[in-house]
Amino acid sequence: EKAAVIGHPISQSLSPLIHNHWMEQKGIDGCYEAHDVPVGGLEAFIEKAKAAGLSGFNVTVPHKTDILPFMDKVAPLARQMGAVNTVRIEADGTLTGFNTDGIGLITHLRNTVPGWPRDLPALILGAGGAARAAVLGLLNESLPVLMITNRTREKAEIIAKEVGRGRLTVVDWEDRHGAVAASGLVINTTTLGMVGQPELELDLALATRDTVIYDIVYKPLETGLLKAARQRSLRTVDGLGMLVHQGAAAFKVWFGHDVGFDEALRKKLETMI
Ligand code: SKM
Repeated sequence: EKAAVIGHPISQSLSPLIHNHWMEQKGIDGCYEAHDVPVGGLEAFIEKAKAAGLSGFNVTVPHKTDILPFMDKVAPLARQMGAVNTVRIEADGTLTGFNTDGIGLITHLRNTVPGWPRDLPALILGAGGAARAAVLGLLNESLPVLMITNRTREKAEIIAKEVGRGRLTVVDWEDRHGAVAASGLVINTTTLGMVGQPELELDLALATRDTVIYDIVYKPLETGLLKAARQRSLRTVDGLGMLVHQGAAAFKVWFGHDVGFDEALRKKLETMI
């Protein structure tokens, strides 16, 4: 059995470690490799993948949208996202595109904070692909109201219009601190706080005691935002689990096995971050 991840760059990807861990665990004889595929290289890669008998592959930056026209079928969630992160290759060469990022985000949230306050709105920071995944994931969880805020307001408005189902309110970036006060869940989907990037500035002083602070950044594992939340005794969720659980959903698509985020995997990953 074979699978892969494609992106550009790709050397930073933790997916090979994650999937090879599960293959070993499930006694699957095979391997999962990272391939650096530059822009314009998708068609050639797909031909190679079919010829090599891959069960499928993950897709990361910058190909998640560009891969869409190559799909024979696209699952509804990936269609709504406008992005594919998991491709299944059937025996006859048919390609189906899925998106497991939203499922990954929600699964990790559920596992980490089972009792998160669902009656309060969730506040999403950012308006890229991960913000879309968060919005769709949370709407599928029947959350009553969502708010989104982004440095460029127009990008947030596009998300509200395209996938918000009338339940997503756009908040000005300058008003984000006040929005925290009304939220039961705050998710950072921007790259702010990541190694080499500026910190995300978010005042948590008005957060309610039960508010959950979720940062999808996993490098570092404890971002400035999560540290500030921990100091205020708020519950926190780091970004590593989202990566693992989107991978688990992909693994299920290709190989039919249920896998999870076990301690051994966390230890292996932590040494790589
Ligand atoms: O959606 C995932 C993708 O499946 C794999 C990945 C990675 O290997 O870094 C990151 C995310 O884009």
